[in-house]
Amino acid sequence: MLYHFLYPLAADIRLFNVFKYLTFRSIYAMITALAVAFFIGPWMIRKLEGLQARQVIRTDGPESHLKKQGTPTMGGVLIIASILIPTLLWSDLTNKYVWLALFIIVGYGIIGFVDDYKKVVEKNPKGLTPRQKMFWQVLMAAAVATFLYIIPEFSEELFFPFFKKLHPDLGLLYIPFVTLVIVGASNAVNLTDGLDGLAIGPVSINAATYMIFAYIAGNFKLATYLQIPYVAGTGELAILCAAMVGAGLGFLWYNSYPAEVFMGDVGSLSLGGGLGTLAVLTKQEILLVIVGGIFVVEALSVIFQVGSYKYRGKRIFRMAPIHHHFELKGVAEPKIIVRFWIISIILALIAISTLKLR
Ligand code: 57M
Repeated sequence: MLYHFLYPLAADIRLFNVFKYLTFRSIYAMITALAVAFFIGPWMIRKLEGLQARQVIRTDGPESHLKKQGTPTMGGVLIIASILIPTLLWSDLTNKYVWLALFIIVGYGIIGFVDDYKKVVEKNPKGLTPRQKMFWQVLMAAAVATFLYIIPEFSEELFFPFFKKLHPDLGLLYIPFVTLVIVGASNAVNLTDGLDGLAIGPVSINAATYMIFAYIAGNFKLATYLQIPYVAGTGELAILCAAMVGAGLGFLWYNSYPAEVFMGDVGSLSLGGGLGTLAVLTKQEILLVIVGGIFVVEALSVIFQVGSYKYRGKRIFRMAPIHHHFELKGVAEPKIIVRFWIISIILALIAISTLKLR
C-alpha cells in the first residue's frame, strides 16, 4: 500500500524514490512483521488462553510431552497476522503472485483454524476429518494451479537444479503437480510441528531462502546470468518472504523451548502451503525438496513407519515422525530442535549454491 501512496511522491521529493526498491521494502516488511509479532504476541496469547484454546496432549505420545498439557495453541493466528499486515503495507498490491500466495496462506489458515477450534475449543478430538481437510486443501491448491495454467505469461515447464537444459513442459499435468507440491508441503510442515520451535525455525530459514530466489527470479539480468527461469513480477514475493521470516522469528520468541504457545494447524497448514506456493511461483519446486529437507524427512519417516508396520508388522523408528524417535532415544528436546535448525541452514546453503552450479 505504501508503495502506491509514497512512490509517486518521488517525482517531487527524491527521498520517496526509496519505495521503489524491493530490498528496502523487504527489510521493512521483515521489521514490521517482527514489530507486529512482539506487540500483538502477549495480547494474542492471553486471548487464546481466555478462549480456552489450550493444547490437549495425547497420552500415546512421549511422556515428556505430558507437562505441555494446557499450553495455548492456535498461535498461527498471530503468525498469519504478522505476515498479512506487512505484505499489504509494503508490497505492490497489483501483483497477482502476491495475491496467489496470500490466498493459500489465509485459505489454509482458515482450514487449520476450523480444525483447531473444533478440537481445542469445542473439545471435539476429531476436529475436521482428514478427508475434509484434504478436500479443501486440494480445492484451493488446484484453483491456484489452474489459474497459473491459464495465464499465458506463466510457463508450465519444470526446472531442475544442476541441469539447465532439462525443463520439460508438463502441460495439463502441471495442475496436479502444483496441487501435490502445495498440499504436500502443507502437510509435511504440519507433521514437523511436534516440538517447541521445530517447525517455525526451518520455515523461517526456508522463507529467507525463497526471498533470495524470488528476488533473482524477478530480476531479468540476474536470472539470465544465473540461467534460472525469469518470472516477471515474482520479485514482489521477496517482500512476502521477508514478512514470513519476520513473523517466524517473532513467533519463535514465544514458541522457543519451553513454548508459551503452539502454532496449531492454523499455523502449520498455512505456512507449509505458503512455502509450497512460493516454490511454485519462483519455479523452484525441486529445490524445495532440498531447502525443505527437514519437512521431507519428517514426512518420509511417517510414510516408512506406517508402511513398515502395515506390511512387516514392525516399526523402523521408536516413534514417527522422526523427532519423536530421537526423543525416545533420550536426546533432550532443545538439542533435537537446534540440530534440526542447523541442518536446515546447511540445506538452505546447498540449495542456494545450486544457483551457480549449472
Ligand atoms: C500434527 N501435531 C503434534 C500443536 C501444533 C499419521 C501420524 C504420523 C499423524 C501424527 C499427527 O497427529 N500429526 C499432527 C502434529 C502436536 O502439536 C499440535 O499440532 C499442531 C501442529 N499441527 O501446533 O498444536 C503435539 O506436538 C507437540 N508440540 C510441541 N511443541 C510445539 O511447538 O511440543 C507441538 C508444537 C502437541 C505437543 O505435544 O500436542 C503431534 O505430535 O501430534 N501423529 C503423530 O505425530 C504421533 N505419531 C504416531 O502416532 N506415530 C505412529 C504411526 C502413526 C506413525 C508410530 O510411530 O507408530 C505422535 N504425536 C502425538 N502422540 N501427539 C506420537 C503420539
